Amino acid sequence: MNQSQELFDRAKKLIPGGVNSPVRAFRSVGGSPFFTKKASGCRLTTADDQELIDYVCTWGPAIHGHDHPVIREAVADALAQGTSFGTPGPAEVEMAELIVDIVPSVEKVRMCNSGTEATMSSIRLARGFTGRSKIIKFAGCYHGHVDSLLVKAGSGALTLGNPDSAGIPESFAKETIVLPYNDLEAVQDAFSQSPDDIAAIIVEPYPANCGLILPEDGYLEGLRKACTDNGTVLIFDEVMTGFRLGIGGVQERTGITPDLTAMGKIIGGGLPVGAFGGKTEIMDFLAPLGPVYQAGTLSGNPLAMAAGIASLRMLKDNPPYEHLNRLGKLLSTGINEVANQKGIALQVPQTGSMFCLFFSQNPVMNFEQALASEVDSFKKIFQSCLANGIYLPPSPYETCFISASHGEDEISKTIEQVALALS
Ligand code: KE4
Repeated sequence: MNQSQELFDRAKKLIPGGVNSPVRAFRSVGGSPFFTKKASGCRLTTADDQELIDYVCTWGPAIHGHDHPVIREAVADALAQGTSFGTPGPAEVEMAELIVDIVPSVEKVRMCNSGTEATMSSIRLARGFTGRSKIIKFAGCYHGHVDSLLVKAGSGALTLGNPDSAGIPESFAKETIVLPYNDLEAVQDAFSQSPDDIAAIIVEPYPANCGLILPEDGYLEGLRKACTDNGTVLIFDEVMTGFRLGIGGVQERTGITPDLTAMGKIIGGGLPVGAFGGKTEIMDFLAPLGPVYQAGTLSGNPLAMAAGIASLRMLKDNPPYEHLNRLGKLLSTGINEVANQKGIALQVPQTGSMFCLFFSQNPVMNFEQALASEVDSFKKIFQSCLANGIYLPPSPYETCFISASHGEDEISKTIEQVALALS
């Protein structure tokens, strides 16, 4: 038996499903997950010493590639001063200054420990600020495992086939209005049915948890207008897209300014960090200034701040986006060419360093269309690529990431392996 299998058997005895996050269990692609013992650059080394070109990038944080020396040194230096203080520390001020400088909508920011905490706190803050209770979210969008948002959710929930988690009381779910993405009429209807009672719209501006879906022209502008017209807080969940699609994320690229932004992943440089920020008049509703409580023992942890600051500084000082965009285009064009040559109905939505593979005749513009894409073909391509050293996300409802440490060599190897998998 190989090392990963042995580790998985042991893990399953003690950890539900043998994993600490469901999507890692390979449930929708079959087989058992490999265990990783080392990661460097754009490669993972498994417990059985197989090297894999990594398109998961630990679900987004590793934009510079794994084990980047600048991040490693920053964490080592911080470690020499201690691991956690439980008091304010200088690194938290520097991190706040960086985020406010980089993210257009953020005037004030609060650090937390995960993307889930960031979205959960943003929702609570929007409800506290407006005094309203309803929230609009979009089918297929995933905002972490927040009770009121695990309704028609994407990512692991969708992968496991239960986008509506058990354990969420009806009383919670009824405060959440779920609409189709890319449909402004549905948004207008929701506001006319619940006038003055919608606290917030929360949206992944580019949904990337039911595969990658891009907004139709005018859609995000329409959400912004609807929120402005109704006194509703617009929350961009940029946990995935923030600092990835350009340093200022979707809001910088589109010029659309949300009222609050949820952040995570890249700002932790691989350590556990989330953050949420936005307009001062809203953020100042947070304790200890205002009535909305939010807290965290390890929020602003010095090691995590060191890793995140190093990551953001590198993005500012030496932006990788041209390289990432070029590789993203190269890869999506190459895969499209191969699929067309073989007459296979494959959609490869791609923006910057994000792309996904939908086995579908037509472009996928919403959750329903994502669900209608062909899963068995994805399973086949996933397993074939994995056997040949290419690690794609283990679900058709995730998005692939390219890091700054990927190069043309890895891209051409990947196109080759996808061609083989499609044969
Ligand atoms: P975390 O709580 O996992 O740090 O972040 C939750 C979250 C919030 N918002 C968006 C847009 C996200 O994509 C996520 C988490 N993304 C998934 C991958 N699609 C994390 C992977 C996992 O759950 O193991």
